[in-house]
Order: sequence, then C-alpha cells, then structure tokens
Amino acid sequence: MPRKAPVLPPPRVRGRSARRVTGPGDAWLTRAHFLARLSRAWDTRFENMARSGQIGRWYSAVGNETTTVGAALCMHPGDALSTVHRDLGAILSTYLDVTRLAPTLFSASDGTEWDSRRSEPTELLYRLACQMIGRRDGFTQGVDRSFHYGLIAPEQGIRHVGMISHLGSMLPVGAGLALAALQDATDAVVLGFIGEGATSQGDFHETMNTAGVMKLPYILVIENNQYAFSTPTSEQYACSSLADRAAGYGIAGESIDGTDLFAVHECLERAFERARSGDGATLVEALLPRMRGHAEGDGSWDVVPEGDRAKYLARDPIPRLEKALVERGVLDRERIKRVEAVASECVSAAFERAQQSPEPDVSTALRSMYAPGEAADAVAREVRS
Ligand SMILES: Cc1ncc(C[n+]2csc(CCOP(=O)(O)OP(=O)(O)O)c2C)c(N)n1
Ligand SMILES: [Mg+2]
Repeated sequence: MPRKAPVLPPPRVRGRSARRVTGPGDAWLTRAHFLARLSRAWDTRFENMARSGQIGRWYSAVGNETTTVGAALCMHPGDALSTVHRDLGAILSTYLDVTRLAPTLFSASDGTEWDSRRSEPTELLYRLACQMIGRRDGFTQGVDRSFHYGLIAPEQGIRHVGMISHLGSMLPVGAGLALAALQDATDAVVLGFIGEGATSQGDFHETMNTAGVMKLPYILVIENNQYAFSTPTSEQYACSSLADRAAGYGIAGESIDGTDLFAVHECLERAFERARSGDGATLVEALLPRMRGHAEGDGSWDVVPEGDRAKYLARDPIPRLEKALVERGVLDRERIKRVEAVASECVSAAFERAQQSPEPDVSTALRSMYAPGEAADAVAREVRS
C-alpha cells in the first residue's frame, strides 16, 4: 500500500543560498566578547548574593557564555529564541544593543538596523534585574523571581520564549514556533537551548522526530556540561555523542567544543543557513565544562570528583577567548580591562536601580493564573476571601 502523505504545513520553498560560512568579523567578535563578559559579571554578582543569603537561589551560567552568546549572535531579526536556566548570555545577546549600552567601547557604526529597534538597553537590563529579584518592573511584574518569563516584542525584533520549570517541556514549544514560521511563510528560524540531562525526557524525542519529519527551521543546542544536578553523563546516556542521535531523526548533527567561540560561530552559522534555506533542523551538542554546582550552595559541586573540578575550571571559555582575540590582534589587554570594568558597571547600575524599585503589587499575583472574565474574577475573589 502506498504510504499516506503526512499532514504537513503548506509547502514552503525556502530560498536556497549558496553563501559559504566565513569566519566571524572583528565587530562580531568584540561584541561577543563584551556580551560574554557582561554575562559573567551578572553571574558573579548573583552568585555573591546567593552566597550571602540575599537571594534564595542562583543557577550560574559560568562556563556556558561562548556557546550561548555565540549562538544567539547568529540570529537574524524575526528569529525566535527559546531558553532555559543557563542561557543568560543568549538573552543578553538578543536584547541588548551594545553600541548604545557601552558607547565608550563601541562606535555607532557597529550598530545595525536590527539593534536600533530594541528598547533602551539600560532599561532592558534594569527590567531583567527586577525580574531576577522579583520586583514590579520585572517581566512577570514580580510574580516570579527567575528565568521563568518571556519577552515577545516583535516590533523590537525580540521573540523570546522563556521556560517553565519542567525540563524538556519547552522543546515542543520551540518546534511549534518553527512550524508557525513555515506556515506563515517567513524565513524565521528558532534557536533553542537545553541541558544534556533534559535530553532524556520524552519531549526531546518527540520534538526532534517532528523537526526531522517536517523539516522544521529549528536549531537545538544541547549545553552538555557533564552533569544534570548530581547525575554525570555516564549515568544519563549510553551513546558516545548526543549529536549522533540526529541521524536517527534524519537531521544534521554536530558536536562542538562549546568553549571555542570560533567553533560555535562556524557550526551555528551553518545551522542557521541550513534552516533558512529549507534544509531543516540541526542538533548541536556543545561540550562544556562543569564550572559550578547545579545551584549555588546546594552541595552539588562537591559531587564532582576533585581532579575533574580543577580540569573543568581550567577550561574557562572567557580567558580562552581573550587569548585568541589578543593573538589575532582584535583586542589588547588594555581593552580587556576596560570591557571588564564597563560590564561590571552596567550590571551594578541595573541592579542597584532594581534594588530601589517598587515591590510587586499584590493585585498582580493572580493575574497570570486565570484567564480574564467573570469566572476567573469569581475564583480570584474566592481565593482572596
Ligand atoms: C522533568 C523535570 N525533572 C527534574 C527537574 C529538576 N531539575 C531541574 S534542573 C535539573 C538538572 C538539569 O540538568 P541538565 O538538563 O543537564 O541542565 P544543567 O542544569 O546541567 O544545565 C533537574 C534534575 C525538573 N525541573 N524537571
Ligand atoms: Mg547538564
């Protein structure tokens, strides 16, 4: 019997491009370097607050920066981003116009039309700081104090779908966004991130299979930091590389050293090109060092054998990037010091303003729990009484 055609979105011919991946230019590299440093400065501040009990919990993204920043800087206007808990670098890269945020470091000619549509970067950083400490001006208006939020502002070129806590649950959402891009006949691509532990969830299989069958413009980057909470990769999966799974879904798969910004750029540019030209999804495994525990102070760092801890810490992607950029003549040591100082000033300014900002309004607490309408109002009244 002939096979029945699967239910597919309306046919969409994505313009095939012959463009070859060329290496990153100096403007892209200096931008990536600043954003990686900004992400690190943010983490440093929040790690300190977690250690001194000023916030309850912090999931550090230290070690992931070259992967998250590098991948997100390959996005185009209209592309969508789906993040989980260690993707601060991708968020900063998607939100912030660095030429306006750090005019002492960047010249206006580094800016793009895409950047100029974004909100004032200091305002976005302030809102992000408010989000992280549960203030009213945060994206969830203080309902949540975490990365459990999204920012959909297409007029600014930002389509960021955040996470819910359940690992793997955002994967089908990312694939759904990619399907919508096909159905809307846009050339948008979806960039998603996930930890290697979450790839053991059924949602991973269903998403990648759908992405393969429907040739979705979807790129999933697995941030393989060797541990899921306290579970090492040897107890998580039996294949040698998670990218090998791509073959089973009929999609492209690549495993890269996620601490090498150049490798990230090359792989991701190729993946975006593939997705935009109609050749479907890519599964990227970015191999990363475990540089922190799961959450600050939860004891999970102690689970990592001592010898491995030292090896992971020695693979810090930022000094590696700085060394490469100095060798190429893109940066000098003086500029690196200035970047570190400006990054830390940007974080301090956003955070100190957030600390002075209003507490959440209690009336918003139930706002996102129930759909508007009489029935919801009745439930809310009942809950309050
Ligand atoms: C379905 C589900 N199971 C367990 C958890 C608790 N949990 C939160 S993060 C995490 C570890 C995730 O590991 P991985 O996916 O490798 O990401 P990493 O934290 O290492 O970046 C666990 C077990 C959860 N949020 N959802
Ligand atoms: Mg992990």
